[in-house]
Amino acid sequence: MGDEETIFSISEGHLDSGLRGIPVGTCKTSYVDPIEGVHYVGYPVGDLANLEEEDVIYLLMHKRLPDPEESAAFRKELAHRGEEMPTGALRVLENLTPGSGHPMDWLSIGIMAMGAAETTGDVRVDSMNLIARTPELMARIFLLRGGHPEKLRPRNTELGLVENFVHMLGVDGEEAEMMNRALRFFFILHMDHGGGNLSTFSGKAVASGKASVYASLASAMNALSGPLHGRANQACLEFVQRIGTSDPDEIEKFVRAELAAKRPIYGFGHGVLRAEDPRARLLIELGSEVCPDDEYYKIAKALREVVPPILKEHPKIKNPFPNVDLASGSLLHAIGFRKPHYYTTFFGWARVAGICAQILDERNARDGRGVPIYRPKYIAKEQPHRRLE
Ligand code: AMX
Repeated sequence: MGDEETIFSISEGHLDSGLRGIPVGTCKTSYVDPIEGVHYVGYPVGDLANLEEEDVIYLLMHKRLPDPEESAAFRKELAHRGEEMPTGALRVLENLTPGSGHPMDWLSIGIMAMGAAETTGDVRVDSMNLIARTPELMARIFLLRGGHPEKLRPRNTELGLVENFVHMLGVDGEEAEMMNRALRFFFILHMDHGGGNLSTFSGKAVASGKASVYASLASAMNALSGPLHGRANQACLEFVQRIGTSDPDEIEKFVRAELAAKRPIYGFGHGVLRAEDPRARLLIELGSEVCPDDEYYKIAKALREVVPPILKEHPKIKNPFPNVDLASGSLLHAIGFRKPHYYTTFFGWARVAGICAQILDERNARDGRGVPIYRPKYIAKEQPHRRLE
């Protein structure tokens, strides 16, 4: 691609379309194929879903999978960095009222509080610290917000990111095994999703002004918190709970009523994908392994069959097929996380790695000068030139 080659033409119809499909940059960590879904550095994400989560983070940061020594060294570095949580940041969380706000507010506040306590200004160091410490931040948010801080077990960072989180929550035995398996899978599937999704884009935009990794990631989490983006996994389980039956006729009635009321059908549609998100299929397959008889999982599976033909009746909906959120909430519920409003924090936790990796790439661009500060153009509208008399 030469510097002068036209790769996209802008017409008036592109304005006020949420930058939909307009190329604005390059991304080295992942891309979303409209049919095949997300690929991390070239690998379809399904190929990576059963690896160790740290190896996939290494891939996003280094653009290749680690050899065994590199893998061990990377895990060791994360374990070491996870051994310290700034006490100032913990005090901020401890002073929030249990049950207040949304868990995503707590995640964003927690990231900012960690940044206030320990930003170094080195993007790699700050990224690695944040990735290493988010499992404990998550566990603390769950227990502090839930009013049970005494239940927190001392960290054991040797366990790895996901297992350490489950351990800190105080879960053991078979339940812990199932949580580790499903959460690791979920975690890997959600780490990255190209450069243009709202949370990643927002995080990178803030980072382009040379804001800290912490400020950038807190911004990304705020972007993720909307129901059309990350909070769709919460909305989708609440939707499944409202439906309350896997009877196809009842589901059809419910979905048609939602559409008539101009409400979104959660778990369906996508800004880029034009087929079922392979991650939806992978999560449905995981469900058939870990919770085949779970009532909500059965409803999600029934939605997968019933909804697409209904959405196809609405030509404006470009993708009538399931997205990643269709089954993720049902799975999280089945493995023991009963409160849907916490689900987006899992999504956010996973995204920390992908967004940090993309920010690192953008900071290293142009021989280390970084990408220029983001500055798209908005064309003035309904603003005739005026003067005060
Ligand atoms: N239910 C109802 N209407 C939908 C729809 C759905 N599942 N998907 C698309 N539409 C509507 C849009 O709201 C839009 O209507 P408008 O012209 O009146 O504004 C029209 O169809 C065209 O939309 P589109 O180009 O097909 O999709 P988009 O890029 O504008 O929106 C998305 C994508 C995901 C926000 C949308 O499909 C949606 O709202 N889905 C339901 C919420 C959801 O599951 N979000 C999770 C997405 C994945 C993620 O980020 N976690």
